[in-house]
This record gives sequence, structure tokens and C-alpha cells, in this order.
Amino acid sequence: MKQLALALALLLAAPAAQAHDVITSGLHFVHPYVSEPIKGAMAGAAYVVIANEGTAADTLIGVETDIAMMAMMHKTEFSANGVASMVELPPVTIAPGDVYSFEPGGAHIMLMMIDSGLKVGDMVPFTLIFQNAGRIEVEFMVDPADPNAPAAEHMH
Ligand SMILES: [Cu+2]
Repeated sequence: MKQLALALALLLAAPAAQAHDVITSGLHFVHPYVSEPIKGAMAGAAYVVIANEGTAADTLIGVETDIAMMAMMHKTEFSANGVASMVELPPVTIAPGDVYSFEPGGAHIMLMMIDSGLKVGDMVPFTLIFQNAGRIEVEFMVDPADPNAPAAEHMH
């Protein structure tokens, strides 16, 4: 638990201008955000850090949002020569006291046919679907596009 508190303190100290967080059903959603869509891109990406502060494990099985035609959980992997590719992420089980991060270059929520009119600062509703907690509504904020995100997370 001490480690979790430390991890969260570090995350919350991250230099995100207007990061916000949501706590519900023992699940803590830290800095849920959508990368501002790149003009002309077919897809975008969303990220969030999920801390399980409850007493039982729970599993994230899906994500829904109206800002894209489809939201999918992906993971970016790098080949030996540094080429990024993406694979579908299986359901994510988070044990009590554990933290799972969707972050640029790793796991991300891929947004196919994203609404290209989104602007930095917009708040957009997402539904995160958990096996036990059920459907949880979390508002994501549109943040400036992350320079650390592999191009593939925006373009495919
Ligand atoms: Cu992807």
C-alpha cells in the first residue's frame, strides 16, 4: 500500500497542466486524457492510469466512447530494429494495490475514426467496462498531442 501511495504521488506530480482524477468503486483513474487528434489522422489515442484501491481484483474488459467509431485496447510493441507495431490488448486484471498504466509507447486506448473537431481542454465522456464494477463513466480531457507517442498510435 505504501508503494501504491508513492506511485500515485509521483504520477500526480507529473507536469500535466490540468490533470484531473476520478475515484469510484475502489478504482482510481489518474489523468484520463485523449491526445488532441492530428489533422487528417484516422485514429487517435487515449490514456489513463488505473489504480485498484479496493479489496478485490477487477478486470477491464472494454472501453466505449461516442467520440470515435470504435475504441479498442491496444499495446504498442517494438521490434528488434525499433519498428513500432500494435497488438490487441487482452482484458486487463488489476489486483488490489496494483496500478495499470495506459501510456504513450505502451498500452493505449485506440480511437478509430476519432472526431477530428476535438480541441485541447474539451472534456469527453468514456465508459470503462469492468467485470465486477460494471460500467464506469469517466470524463477524459483532451490534452496537447504527446510528443512521446509513437506515430503509429495516431495513424493506423
Ligand atoms: Cu493502437
